[in-house]
Amino acid sequence: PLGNGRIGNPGGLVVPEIKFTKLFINGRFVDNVSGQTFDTRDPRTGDVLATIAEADKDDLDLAVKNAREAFDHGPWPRMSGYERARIMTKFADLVEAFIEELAALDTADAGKTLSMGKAVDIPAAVQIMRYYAGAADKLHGQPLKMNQDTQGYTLKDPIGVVGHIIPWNYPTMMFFLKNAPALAAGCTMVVKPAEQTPLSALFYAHLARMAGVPDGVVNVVPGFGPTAGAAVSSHMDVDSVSFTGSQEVGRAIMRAAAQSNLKNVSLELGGKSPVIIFDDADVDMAVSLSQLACFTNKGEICVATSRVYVQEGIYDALVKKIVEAAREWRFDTKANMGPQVDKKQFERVLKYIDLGKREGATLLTGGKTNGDKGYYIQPTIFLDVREDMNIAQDELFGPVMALMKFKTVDEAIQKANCTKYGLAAGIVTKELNLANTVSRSIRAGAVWVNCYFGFDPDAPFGGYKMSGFGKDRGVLAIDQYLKAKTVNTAIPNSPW
Ligand code: TXE
Repeated sequence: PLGNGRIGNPGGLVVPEIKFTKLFINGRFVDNVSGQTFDTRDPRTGDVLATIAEADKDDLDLAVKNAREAFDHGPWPRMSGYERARIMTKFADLVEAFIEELAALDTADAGKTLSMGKAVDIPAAVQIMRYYAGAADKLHGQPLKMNQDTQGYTLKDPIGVVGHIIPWNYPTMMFFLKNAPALAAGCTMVVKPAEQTPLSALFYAHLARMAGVPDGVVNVVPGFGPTAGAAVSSHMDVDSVSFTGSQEVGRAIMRAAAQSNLKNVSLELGGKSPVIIFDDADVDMAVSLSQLACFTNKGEICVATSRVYVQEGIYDALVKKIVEAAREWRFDTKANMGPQVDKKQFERVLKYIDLGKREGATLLTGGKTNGDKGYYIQPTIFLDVREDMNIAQDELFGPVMALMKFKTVDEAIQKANCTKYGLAAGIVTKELNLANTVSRSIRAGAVWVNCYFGFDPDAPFGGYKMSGFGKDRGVLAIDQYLKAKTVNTAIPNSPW
């Protein structure tokens, strides 16, 4: 029953019709074993949006059993890459066809702006799916001439049943960043969406079925981390787990993998990304870049530039303009910046704003909330931040910027590298040599020069240091879902 989604707009709020609230296992929406449910709330109001069947260990066992069956005996890993690509392309086409409804779901569930969903999140997900569809029939091994009597080759086998544990900040993009390369590789999968944002993932399960993805290949089981999530990472029959989220949970997932079947693990654990603005920067460009890089998606973005380092020569001019620009953001129901995803994150960010003040930083603008309804926080800027303060070290995951001054290039590099994270960094300068030198010195998985969010399906993305390991995006990401098998063949009595 698709295409008739009512997308209401009472009081300026887009409210989608919720069609899918059960678990999706083996190609069907099914009841959960326990009958327990949980509520997902609309962060714009705090009201309940939908009541969802809660997956627990028994449901995960069932989902994994079906994914295993689909892997061991089903068509997906056995069909040609071309055929998988055809189905994946159809899946992408369906996502594109239902963009209005899908954007509305993420808006109401994750507090995204509708325009961002339609212009960025969903088109990017479609592009990612098409990119990996294009790779599905190009998974090459390598011919090996070992010696006179032996010849061999490597085969790229799908790794098996994979578990995806995904966060709430980009429910759509994360779903596709994890699922698309795994589908291309020929894996089967169990997806545990974040408890805050299960709605679009369930809709994508439905679209997967419509596109012709065989039963058991994509299973979607919403539930909580310590129960459903832990059941994925500790499962003896899951071959690989891919996770994006907090460092603390990343550690728990590695422990669970080590203590169960030593499954393959890849982790993306956030960041504390700096942007370094040098004296010769174009000031207007530096202002809009640092604004967007910090406040986009209300700061709930793993590469958010919560630390902005400005060279002393343009510091005063830049600070003035950044503050003016920050005050122009709307943070209410008609906002160009949505609410934090839930009460917990809202309170966490406010606690850090308070901590920043107590640590001695100067609150230049922001720090306010929008009345008592919804989880909106005003774009917030601190000055006089020192590297030893918590607000300069911890991932805040909210619209909070720390502005800091530096004198020399060495000082900028040393400060940019001084956190435990290493996910991304920005550099703003017109000097090519400077840009290249600093890029080489930054310990981060992505460096963007005179731009930010330099994402592309073909550009591998993943962290250094405690931001994790493994890649989302690029051909490298498919490798996480493949195993190389070496096949050697004897050639007795070969004269060559
Ligand atoms: O994350 P969790 P939370 C960071 C960000 C944020 C902080 C806390 O700083 O403020 O983490 O957010 C599942 N075994 N990021 O508490 O708990 C959980 O159900 C297996 C950065 O929401 O890590 C959800 O699906 N899974 C980030 C997912 O992990 C478990 C994105 C993420 O939730 C689990 C999100 C367990 N024991 C938060 N416990 C990024 N890197 O982009 C929880 N989960």
